[in-house]
Amino acid sequence: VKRDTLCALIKKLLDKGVPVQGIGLQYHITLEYPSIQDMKDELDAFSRLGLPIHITELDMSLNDDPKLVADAAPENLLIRQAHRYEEIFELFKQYKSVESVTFWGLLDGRSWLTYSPQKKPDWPLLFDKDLNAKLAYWALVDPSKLPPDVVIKKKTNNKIGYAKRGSPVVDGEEDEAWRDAEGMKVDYYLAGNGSTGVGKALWDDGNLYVLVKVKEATLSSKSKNAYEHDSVEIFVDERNNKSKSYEDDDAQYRLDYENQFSFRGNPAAFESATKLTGEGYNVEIRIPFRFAKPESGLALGFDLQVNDDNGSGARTSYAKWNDPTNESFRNTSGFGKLLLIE
Ligand SMILES: [Ca+2]
Ligand SMILES: [Ca+2]
Ligand SMILES: [Ca+2]
Repeated sequence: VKRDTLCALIKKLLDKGVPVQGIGLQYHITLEYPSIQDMKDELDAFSRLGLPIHITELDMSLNDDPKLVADAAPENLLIRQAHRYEEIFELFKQYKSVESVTFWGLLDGRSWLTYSPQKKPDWPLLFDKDLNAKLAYWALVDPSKLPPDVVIKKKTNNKIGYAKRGSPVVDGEEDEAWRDAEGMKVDYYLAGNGSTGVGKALWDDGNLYVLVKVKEATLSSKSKNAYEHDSVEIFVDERNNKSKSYEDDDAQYRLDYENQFSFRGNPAAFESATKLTGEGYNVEIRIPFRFAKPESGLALGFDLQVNDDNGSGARTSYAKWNDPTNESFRNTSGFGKLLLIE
């Protein structure tokens, strides 16, 4: 969606005679995200504009677990990283339009990923903290030096939640319709140990409904970053196809306690309400189905997240229902499953 919008914008500017001279694409990627196919689609789309493309800010995060404590990268991750860098550069070389590639730093030890958005170990670049060439370096210089590729088994939780039939009023109140809905605890911390929540889901012939009740002591929306507000995130993968990048059926809906909305992906025309409670706040949302036919037995990819600012103006804690990674905002493969039942 973003890609199409940007391509259309650049085309419009060119048509108006605005001297756009090139396109820069930031490549902060991971071992999984985005897929080579998605990168290819993106380069195809931008190449059609006939402008030179610069790949800027390239790095590849190996650590999607903000709680990981480790001095050195696991060897299998370094091997996979090297092969993925090789695959990516093979792709770049297919495009005359790609004129340059810039890495976002030299040494792993100084990468921004080791301190943003929080302190954690990571190994995204071509040289380690002592300036030794990594396998990733040899992937670009002499790939024959690489050991055989490996498959990384991802850490996953495999929770299943249940949504019963029901049509609540979207007003932030836990009305009668929610009474028998099963709770999904949002208490798997990825950082800190602050606010948690309990989610519930219902469905009817047109819509998915979600209610999240958050326990919260210090309400704050001080930060200029929406994700650092006291807020709830609802992730929906309507086809439940666990793609490594978002597709048209995937969306992240973020609502802070004042019902301010922000998102990634392709959100539906939703309706939401929030309400302060004695213990914190509730978020209630109605999300129309667009790609799946709601019926008993349907499984959706689904997850929930609670963000907490302890009053300092920064996010000090966040917890998930299922996904053990901090990648839900762009990769659906770690989502849990929500099963529609009668
Ligand atoms: Ca309600
Ligand atoms: Ca999907
Ligand atoms: Ca808070």
